[in-house]
Amino acid sequence: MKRTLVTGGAGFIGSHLVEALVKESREVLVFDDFSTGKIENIPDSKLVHVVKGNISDRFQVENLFKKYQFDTVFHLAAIASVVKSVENPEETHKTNFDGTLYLLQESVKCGVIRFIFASSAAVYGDLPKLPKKETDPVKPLTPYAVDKYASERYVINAYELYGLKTTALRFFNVFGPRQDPASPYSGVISIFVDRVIRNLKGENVAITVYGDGRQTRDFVYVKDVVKALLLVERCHEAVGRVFNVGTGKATSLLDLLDYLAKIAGKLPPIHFEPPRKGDIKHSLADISELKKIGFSPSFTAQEGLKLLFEWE
Ligand code: UD2
Repeated sequence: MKRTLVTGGAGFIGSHLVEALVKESREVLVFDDFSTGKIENIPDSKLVHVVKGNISDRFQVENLFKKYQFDTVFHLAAIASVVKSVENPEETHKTNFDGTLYLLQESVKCGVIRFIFASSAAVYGDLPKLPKKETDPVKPLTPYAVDKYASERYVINAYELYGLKTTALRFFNVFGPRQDPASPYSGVISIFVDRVIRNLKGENVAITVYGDGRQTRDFVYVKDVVKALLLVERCHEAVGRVFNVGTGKATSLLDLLDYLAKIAGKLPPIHFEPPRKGDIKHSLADISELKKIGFSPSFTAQEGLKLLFEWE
């Protein structure tokens, strides 16, 4: 029996993908080191099998592929913290790059049918041209971004070189339920929603806006990211290619705060601080390539925000 492998399946995006795969009655294997993923993120289903392990350990990856057979590999496991990659590039490189390489090697060896890799808009760096097209120059500025870009190239080249049917997706600013708001470098929406809810519960909290709040991002709801993952898996035209995943719409932090005020009825105090070092002013995806193969986002930032708020 063949299963679908989701590395990082206990994490934020991975767990939503696992949920969708279970809805399609697919047998799923979650491989996760639980460094940030949580067992309670994974749906409780007979279809899901969980193996604790580390993609940066070649023998663990080999053993996994010896023990189980996979049709599709969704490779979502990573150390997602850009800050950590700057502080400890060796450790993050092992996971964010070596891990990808081991999974590719095993996938080629074991005849995996589809391999989908989660890359990041971080590969574009701070080049000013907007919206970003997949053919635009890249400028990966951090070890995290360099590892995502290098992994992406290995993933795409694996199709040309070994015939493994691969696709890489560059996720823009993903948000939704189960994104951890704990670190100051967590996604801004998870932080803002956490503060709004705690404020409604009477806690003494504030929102910090770095800069003037007019910076914009392409905020994409996690369910749309799952939609893109499943779409490219089924699409022959997506093989050997890279796609942006976003909504194609820019939303500023001030817009977010407006939406939140409408949804929640009340905001905590807002403090404005100087912009963060290295912060980019605007980021926006051109999603025309993904649209050509049938994608359209189901949720605007505002709609996603409403769903997230109701979930919390
Ligand atoms: C995203 C990625 C980051 C890196 C970067 C590359 C996330 C969570 N971060 O950073 O890992 O790939 O893209 O371009 O996906 N902000 C506030 N208040 C807060 C928190 C954030 O004002 O409490 C601001 C922040 O300074 C930035 C904006 O909100 O201007 C978005 O921040 P973010 O960390 O959610 O995402 P981003 O695009 O800076």
